[in-house]
Amino acid sequence: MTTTAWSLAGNPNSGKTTLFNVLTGSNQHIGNWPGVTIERKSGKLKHNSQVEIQDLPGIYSLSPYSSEEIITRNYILNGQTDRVLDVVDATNLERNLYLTLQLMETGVPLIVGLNMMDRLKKEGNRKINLKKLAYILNLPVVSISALKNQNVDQLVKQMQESDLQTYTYPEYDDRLESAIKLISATIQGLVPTSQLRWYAIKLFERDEEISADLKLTAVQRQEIENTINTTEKVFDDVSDSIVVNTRYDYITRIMNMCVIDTNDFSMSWS
Ligand code: GDP
Ligand code: K
Ligand code: MG
Repeated sequence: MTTTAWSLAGNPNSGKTTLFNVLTGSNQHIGNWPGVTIERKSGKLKHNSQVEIQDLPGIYSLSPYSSEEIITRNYILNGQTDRVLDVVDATNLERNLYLTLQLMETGVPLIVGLNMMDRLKKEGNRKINLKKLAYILNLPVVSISALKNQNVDQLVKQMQESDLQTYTYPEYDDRLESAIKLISATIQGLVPTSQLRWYAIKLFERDEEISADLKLTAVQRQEIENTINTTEKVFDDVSDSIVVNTRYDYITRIMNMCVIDTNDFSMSWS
């Protein structure tokens, strides 16, 4: 049997390390990430040493501004992990989904572990429709409490069952989608197919590091710049802000469809 490399990614304090400890028990190795004093924990799944697990640094975004973001981004894009378990804090769903969308954009196979369900229930003011959330994201979503070790066995089952099938990406605004399509056509063959969308979006955001990495020709750069310019005129906005706003629009739609604020009901009754 071959080993499968999983990583835990998510916002700071979403419960990654707590979950990591539950998943691995004492099968842990603790060190540092190369060149930085950020703790690195890796281990093997309890009762199944074929599954390796890496606890990644907590981040809000995959933009390369902090060491944590760079480590996580490179780790995923360099193919050092087969799959990612996105640890999402259910009590901060809206904020956490921003990273989820970016993880999806990288094309890495993904499962969502919706954590802190005990706290969500205790707070009692919000309900998340898990089926709808999984349907809209087109991803497996398993609700858990890492702290109380609730439903983690179900998550482990899902991790071992899930195959490496690719999923559909979140579809953004048509006008942005056309730009992504055009840029993808320009860079086709230069990057792994599963990462084409990620690179196209980064180039649309004018990510300098990425365009240097890809060693684009002057003609390719010009083609891409033309696409960006046209799209910026259409949106009357700058490209990186177009992407951020589009992701937030998408999250707003998800929240509207999947989350009920029960406070709204009690307020309207009182
Ligand atoms: P990380 O930054 O993502 O590694 O998060 P940690 O695992 O360090 O957890 C952050 C805090 O959340 C700690 O105080 C944990 O005890 C707590 N925590 C983690 N998972 C849960 C959970 O499922 N429910 C509750 N109520 N607290 C949790
Ligand atoms: K922490
Ligand atoms: Mg941690």
